[in-house]
Amino acid sequence: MTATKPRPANEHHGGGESEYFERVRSKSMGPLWKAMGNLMPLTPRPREVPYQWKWSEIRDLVYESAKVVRVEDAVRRVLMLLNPGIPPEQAAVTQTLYAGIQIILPGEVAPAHRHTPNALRFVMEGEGAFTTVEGEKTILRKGDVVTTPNWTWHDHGNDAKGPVVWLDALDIPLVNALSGMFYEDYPQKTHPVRDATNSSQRSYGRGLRPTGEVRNTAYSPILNYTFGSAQEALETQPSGAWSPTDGRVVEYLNPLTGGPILPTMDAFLQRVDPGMTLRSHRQSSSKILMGVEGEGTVEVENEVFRWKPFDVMVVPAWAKHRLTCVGRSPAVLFSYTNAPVMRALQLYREAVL
Ligand code: 1HN
Repeated sequence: MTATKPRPANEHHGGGESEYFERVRSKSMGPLWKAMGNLMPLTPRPREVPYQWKWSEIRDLVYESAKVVRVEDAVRRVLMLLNPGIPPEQAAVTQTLYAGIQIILPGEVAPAHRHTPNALRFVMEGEGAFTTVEGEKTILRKGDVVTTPNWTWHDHGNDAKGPVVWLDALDIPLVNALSGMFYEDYPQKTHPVRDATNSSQRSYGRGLRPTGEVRNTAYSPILNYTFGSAQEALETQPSGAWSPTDGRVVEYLNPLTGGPILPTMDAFLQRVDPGMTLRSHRQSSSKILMGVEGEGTVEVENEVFRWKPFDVMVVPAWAKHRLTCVGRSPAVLFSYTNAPVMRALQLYREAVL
């Protein structure tokens, strides 16, 4: 008797391995054993790459956009910051986050609409534009952080003498990945102002709250976090509160929960003082940093980005990064991340190196 010869693993019904994979693929199936390593790397492999946009380059192109398109046609006149590691049609600065630079000229109105992505903006240049969100108006000044949360009506205008420019931060790629995108135009150019200017800052922003008003929104009730209040909180912070990886930091908080300003994004103002040496770390959240005052560096993996005010830097998920201050003045940065989503899904991790 001759023993039965085992059939070679790559011979299925005589067709060979690649012929088998072709038949599998033609039926919309795939072999997991070929995909495992890519599906489950040991640590995150985000598509976004470390990157920097220089304000000196952004600024000219953003001002030029005001000659290229009218705001009525543009709806929002914005140059998006597109991460070179991600296809441009995804409008992504990281896999989950969006960043853009918006300009509004005197006399212009950016028409009212609402959408499911959450937004916050950081005012970079100019003074005296206004934003109305769900009937509350606020005047925008340099350094203010203003929210336009999920499904809130919002329009912008500019009664001032010069252009006003700001950074828009949204969770558009995340919302698209979840197929949660809804959008609606308001029937008029603007929606009606209902509340006193900056009323939410006065009602909720001073350690008090109106007890008769029941809020069950996942986002902060405060519309405008002024630069002055954030700066003051940074400056008066006791040295014992400094973070070994981030220096002095304040978070823009939802005062009703003590949690992040928006359910999908948190935001911070931070300060690295001259001579302060910070440690490198990795976070599973992805982060966008914008220089505000002073000068410094953001070291990301093997790259060193030297920044000046309003340069924008990307720290990809799980990338090793470290901040330094350059020069004699403190280095102040604004940042936002997707950490609230990562925490909610038990995906947030940090390693201090
Ligand atoms: C939007 O509504 C604004 O309200 C900014 O200023 C950027 C990007 C995509 C979709 C809507 C704004 C936006 C946006």
